Amino acid sequence: MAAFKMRVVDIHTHMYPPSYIKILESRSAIPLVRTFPQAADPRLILLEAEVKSLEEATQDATAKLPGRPLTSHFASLAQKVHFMDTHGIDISVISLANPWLDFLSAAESGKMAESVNEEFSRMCSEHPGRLFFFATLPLTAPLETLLAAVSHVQGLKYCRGIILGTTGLGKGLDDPALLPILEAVAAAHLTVFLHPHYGLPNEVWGPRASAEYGHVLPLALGFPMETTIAVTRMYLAGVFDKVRDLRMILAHSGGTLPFLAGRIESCVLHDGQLVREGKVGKGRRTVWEVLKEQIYLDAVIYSEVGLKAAIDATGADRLMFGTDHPFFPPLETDEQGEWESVSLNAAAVTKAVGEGSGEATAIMGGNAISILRLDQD
Ligand code: 5CU
Repeated sequence: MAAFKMRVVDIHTHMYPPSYIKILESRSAIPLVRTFPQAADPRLILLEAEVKSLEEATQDATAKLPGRPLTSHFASLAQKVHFMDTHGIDISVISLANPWLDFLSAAESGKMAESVNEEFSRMCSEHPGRLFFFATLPLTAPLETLLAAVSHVQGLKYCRGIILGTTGLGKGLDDPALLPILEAVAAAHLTVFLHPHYGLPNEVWGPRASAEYGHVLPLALGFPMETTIAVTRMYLAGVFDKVRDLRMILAHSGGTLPFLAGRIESCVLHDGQLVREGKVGKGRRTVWEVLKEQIYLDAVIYSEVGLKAAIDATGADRLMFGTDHPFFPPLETDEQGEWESVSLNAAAVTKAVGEGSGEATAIMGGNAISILRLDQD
């Protein structure tokens, strides 16, 4: 009998297809791609926290470069497959990276979503069985266009869900106007991959951040808090009860939700307004219940401490390995070799649940295969 082999699945792995990069190259406000005479690679500038350094580098050729180098890892399918092979990844569920189509006008976003989703579909078809994808929705488009986009991606063979930011239609994910979309997504058996982009307002980071602290504060703290706030707002608005079939994978192991769920629960229980309005009575599902029934978490948290909290919150059967490629490349070793950001996440799984354990096999790939139906064409 053949020896059992653990299959590794990366559910958190992004790309910007060439057509999307072209749009970024044509833009003068973030998100954008810009070439600077002092650097070989163009720079990809995405975050609000990078606006100040963009202005400085535009005015002063000696200033530090904004954003991150736009290497072939962001747009090349061959590079994605090379990365998978280098890290022993059998299957990747690829998704457009932030900020998706959030910055396009209502008139532009529907067509662009269709073409980006077709492009992802075509890339997956070049590597059958190895690549699946989370589609992108044209959130700035009218409801009709949005619902048509859900139907479109439901019919794409390798699509297994949609990647969603936290702004929804512009007012967040607790906006009642978003409910028909979430209902349509759930009815289509598409899993939502919730991913942050906007972080927290720049002022929170203080006056030294832009010059002295690189991207650490917005990425390490802003992103996870953004996810935590978005999901807590959904919980408080009753979205999970209203769309009972909604299934969401939360990026970065749920931000800080596994750690803060108890505090959220306690604040709900002790809130005079919620109690008076009858929102805390019998039949209320707790945050813990929602986490175990409708939420999955990726395992992109880089340490066993965070991973253990994530496992405790949702169960090891709801966690899925991810890399966040092409973000967080090695800075001092060859980008074509192994990435420390990947080995940190893999080591966290081993340390949290034991090398070769059933739970490790599940988190590294088994869960994703069954939850996202990756055994089916
Ligand atoms: O490094 C970054 O800015 C990012 C980003 O923008 N999106 C992401 O998924 N990871 C890191």
